[in-house]
Amino acid sequence: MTDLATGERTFAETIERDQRVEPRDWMPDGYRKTMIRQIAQHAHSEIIGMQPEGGWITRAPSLRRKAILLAKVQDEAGHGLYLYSAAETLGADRGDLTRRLIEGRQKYSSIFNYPTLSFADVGVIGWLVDGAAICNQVPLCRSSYGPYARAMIRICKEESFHQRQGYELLMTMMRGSDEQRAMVQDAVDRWWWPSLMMFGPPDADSPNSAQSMAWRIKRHSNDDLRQRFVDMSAPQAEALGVTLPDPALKWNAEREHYDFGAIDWDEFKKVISGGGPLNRERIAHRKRADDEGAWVREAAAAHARKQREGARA
Ligand code: FAQ
Repeated sequence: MTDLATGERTFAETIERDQRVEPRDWMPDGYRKTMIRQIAQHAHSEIIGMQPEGGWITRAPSLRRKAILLAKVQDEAGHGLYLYSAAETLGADRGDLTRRLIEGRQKYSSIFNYPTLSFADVGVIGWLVDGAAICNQVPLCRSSYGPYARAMIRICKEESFHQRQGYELLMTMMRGSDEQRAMVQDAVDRWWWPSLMMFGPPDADSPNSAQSMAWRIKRHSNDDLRQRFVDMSAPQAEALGVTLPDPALKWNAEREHYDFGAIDWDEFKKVISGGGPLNRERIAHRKRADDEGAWVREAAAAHARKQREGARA
């Protein structure tokens, strides 16, 4: 048993030396709680995040697009599973986390509460939503909690493929008909601002950032990552031939960053408190899948019990 003072000292040194905290190490209760909160929210986002694109699998315009989309949505399921496993190393119970999500006691990313109205949305999700996810998650590969940081390395590799497939789909559509180009522009108009909201509230209104940065869970502030994403996306939009729906978006040579317009934080607050366009549908769908999968979990548990009994006999 590690006594409290030794545990606290070792934990502080581990963070200070930029080493990883591992599941059996002593850690402050607040650190454990924060990690479970962030990892669970991230896992829920991956699982709920299968829905907006999943609805297009049966309607993909070609066998190639269908195979790509199927692989992407399956990757998202895999990401959810690595992340729930990482949360379990902290003592969380997967079933309990799912219940908290369904009961609205744990959040998932605001972005997945918007509808996907055309196949161009699949491309824009890949380009902007996965692009924002990469921007946010690459620094998390150096997060102080070992199992989370290691899960993020694999997840980020797969997200890079997701982003490229989205951009390639959009490039193809932009080389197509006027109607296809209009579909892409319409999707960009609808997804741009919600993508900027993925980085969380502005730094001045982010209650968790200071402590998470001190514990080296987060490496950069919400606003810094958002700026990085805007700087990355503006030239990509130009190369693609689409206009980002922000008249204030402009290169600032002095700051060496793009300036951009004000984000509608009221909309963000509404979406994260359950009032977004599709919050109810997303959770209802998740609950249905959980209910319908109950017999599989029960059968798997009964089988495992039998195996254990057989091994003991
Ligand atoms: N949506 O104090 P902060 C993906 C909450 S990518 C909903 O700044 P923090 C891949 C926050 O939880 C999307 N809630 O919080 C994919 C907190 O609430 P609480 C998932 C949000 O934790 C692509 C409160 O607001 N990625 O799934 C959002 O320091 C395509 C105050 O905020 C991750 O989760 C939001 N956008 O920073 C899948 C990345 N923003 O719990 C399918 C890991 C904030 O106190 C298709 N997470 N909140 O009640 C993080 O990096 C951080 O948790 C932040 C928030 C940056 C999201």
